[in-house]
Amino acid sequence: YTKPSVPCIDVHTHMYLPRYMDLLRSRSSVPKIIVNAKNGEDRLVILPNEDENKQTSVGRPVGGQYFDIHRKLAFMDTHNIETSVISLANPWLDFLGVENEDMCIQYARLLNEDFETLSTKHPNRVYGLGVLPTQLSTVSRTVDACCAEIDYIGSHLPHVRGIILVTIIITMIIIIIIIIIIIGTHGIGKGLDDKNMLALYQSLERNDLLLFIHPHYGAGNEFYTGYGHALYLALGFTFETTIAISRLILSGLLDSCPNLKLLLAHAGGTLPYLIGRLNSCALHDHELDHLQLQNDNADNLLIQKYLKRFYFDGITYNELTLKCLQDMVGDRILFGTDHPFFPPYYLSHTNKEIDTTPWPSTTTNQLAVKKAFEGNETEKKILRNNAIHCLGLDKK
Ligand code: 5CU
Repeated sequence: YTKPSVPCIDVHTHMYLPRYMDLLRSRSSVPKIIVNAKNGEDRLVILPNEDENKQTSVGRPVGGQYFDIHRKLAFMDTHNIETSVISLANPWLDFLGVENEDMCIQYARLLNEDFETLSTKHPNRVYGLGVLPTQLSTVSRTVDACCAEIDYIGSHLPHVRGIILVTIIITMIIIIIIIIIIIGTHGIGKGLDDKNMLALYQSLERNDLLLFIHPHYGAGNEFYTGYGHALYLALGFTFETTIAISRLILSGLLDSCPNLKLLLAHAGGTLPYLIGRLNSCALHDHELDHLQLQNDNADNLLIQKYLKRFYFDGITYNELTLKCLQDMVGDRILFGTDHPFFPPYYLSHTNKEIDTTPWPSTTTNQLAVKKAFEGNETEKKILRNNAIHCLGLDKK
């Protein structure tokens, strides 16, 4: 393994913060952490109906890589990752809002503050992604609570302004710590194309916060049994993103928030590959006349108007796929690892040691960038510069 020549910025990397681990450990229903009676190993059971199927009900190992910041930093050092923009891993707070909305609102605030604390302790190495109190009992409560949390994240400065100089310096770090919000494809419960989402989008626009769309629920799950977790994650996750974003595009909602910045997980799922067909099917459907696709440029309108508005992580594990994406969207690809999904197969997942072994799940993506773009500017842009530009890291 040869480290990339430029220090990378990783925009797709997760943690289950210790507070969230405690929450999962305290639960008896999905999402939860169970203990393997044979070896005392913790296992993560979080996916919908994961506990109902024999192969998946054992969950997946969840060791220190998932919650220990020192292991994250060691992983970063191993792979020449200078900065990680860390998000809470799925299913965020989607389940909690349904069960206990006050607790959900409280957890969103606490987790966001945990990320700030983490980031101030590791300046320039760690940034946080905010999490929202999604899916409360009513749409209006959810919208209000989410917008309030977005505003809180976006406006730390007034709360701490006027404190002595050294604190002001720290404050400046605090302001830029949460620069993205992560959200599942269900949004506040009814998908990203729910018109009630518009208030959130506009609030994100106002606060100049980027929204990272990440799957959790899967699509087509009924077809995946018998193959462990592989098809749920390889296909279910990516199809879910594809569906959610296709619906968002066809809803026309994006036209009402022209400055909203969206980052799509796993290279947009299968959307870049299918957008031409989506364009054609939409063009020939009278129900979608409001999209006004019928003009001279109709062949590529959805690509020009929408696909090129999104940012994509470069998590394709394949240089040809990456090249194809670059051809379609240009300099809108940002490096991601998806750490700690998935640790090397041969590593004990729960060992407490700091490991310095390169992870194939990460080196494969770094190698894909190298093979596709070695020696040209695009390599540096994907590994680093696109993230600086997109997140405004140079300005803040
Ligand atoms: O590969 C992935 O992105 C993931 C993820 O984020 N969460 C998860 O539960 N499994 C795989």
